[in-house]
Amino acid sequence: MSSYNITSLNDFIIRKQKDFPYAKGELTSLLHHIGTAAKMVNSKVNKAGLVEILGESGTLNVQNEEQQKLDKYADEVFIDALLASGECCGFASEENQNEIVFTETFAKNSNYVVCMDPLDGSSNIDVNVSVGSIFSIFRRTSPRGSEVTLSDFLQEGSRQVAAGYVIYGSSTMLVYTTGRGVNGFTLDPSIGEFCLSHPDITSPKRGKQYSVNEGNYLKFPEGVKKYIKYCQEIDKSTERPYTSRYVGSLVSDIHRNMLRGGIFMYPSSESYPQGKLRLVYECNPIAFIVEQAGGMASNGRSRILDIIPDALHQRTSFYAGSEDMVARLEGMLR
Ligand code: AHM
Ligand code: MG
Repeated sequence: MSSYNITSLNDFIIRKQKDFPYAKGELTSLLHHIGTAAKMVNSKVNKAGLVEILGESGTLNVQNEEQQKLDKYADEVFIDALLASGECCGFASEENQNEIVFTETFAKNSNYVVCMDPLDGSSNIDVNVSVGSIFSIFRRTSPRGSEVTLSDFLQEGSRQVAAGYVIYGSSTMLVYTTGRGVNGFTLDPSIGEFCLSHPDITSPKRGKQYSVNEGNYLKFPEGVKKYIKYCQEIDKSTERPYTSRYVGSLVSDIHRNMLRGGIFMYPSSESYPQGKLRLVYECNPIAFIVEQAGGMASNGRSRILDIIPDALHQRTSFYAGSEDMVARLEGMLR
């Protein structure tokens, strides 16, 4: 008897397609290509200390931040994979000022746009801290057959068709949702497949961990300071003080809090009056996943997924994680 009992990412997305009787396999193909590109990025990230891929590329991205060589590599791999899928008509990412319009006829006839942070947390990569890729998929609003326009990318997060992240960590995982729960797949390097390892991820309603860059404490809004103090108070009945855990790599901080229960905070501050994280390709996809796992994601006043973006690189304050914790913080911010 063999021990063949795996469900690969590809098996899983094909099986899920059958839940939608009229699905034509377009999204299935798109997700499959994202998975393949993630394996290519993973292979480079794994070798980061060995090959000439570490360090700054000598160019700045649209936010005037130093691009790492790996940022650019990941961006190019995902662009090529999405184009090759034949199901993507345009792409937007942290690395490009404007949306990229795929002009090939087959691409113009396709239905989906993808927004990505191809390699989030890359400023950590030289010191071997986990980094991630984040993706968000929308159905286009412009007619098929035409070139996509900026408005195709500026849809509110609640209209996402699918979203996910890849975490290049002690093992590599791909976690995604199509709006029917969240599933996680771990890359088995010996067979080169993402295998279902975390079916139906649900976040505990409350947790015991809070994640924030506390070095900025004095610059935070009063409500956030109050909530941090609440996390630090001693109260056995509510299992406080909570533990402080901050990697400084969004995907890692969110992944841990989602599995164990906790809250992630990146507030506005004097240095980042609008918040640091980007709505379209960082907060929206993470918010969709967090909500699908039973958690909450907010800018402190309203639901992240209800915000209509007005620019590709728009920033927002971001609070996400276990429902009770985010709700309490929102109360303190009011
Ligand atoms: P990046 O997109 O330039 O990599 O920045 C985003 C990262 C997130 O992964 C992380 O949550 C945050 O920046 C950390 O910021 P800070 O170092 O200010 O705490
Ligand atoms: Mg980023």
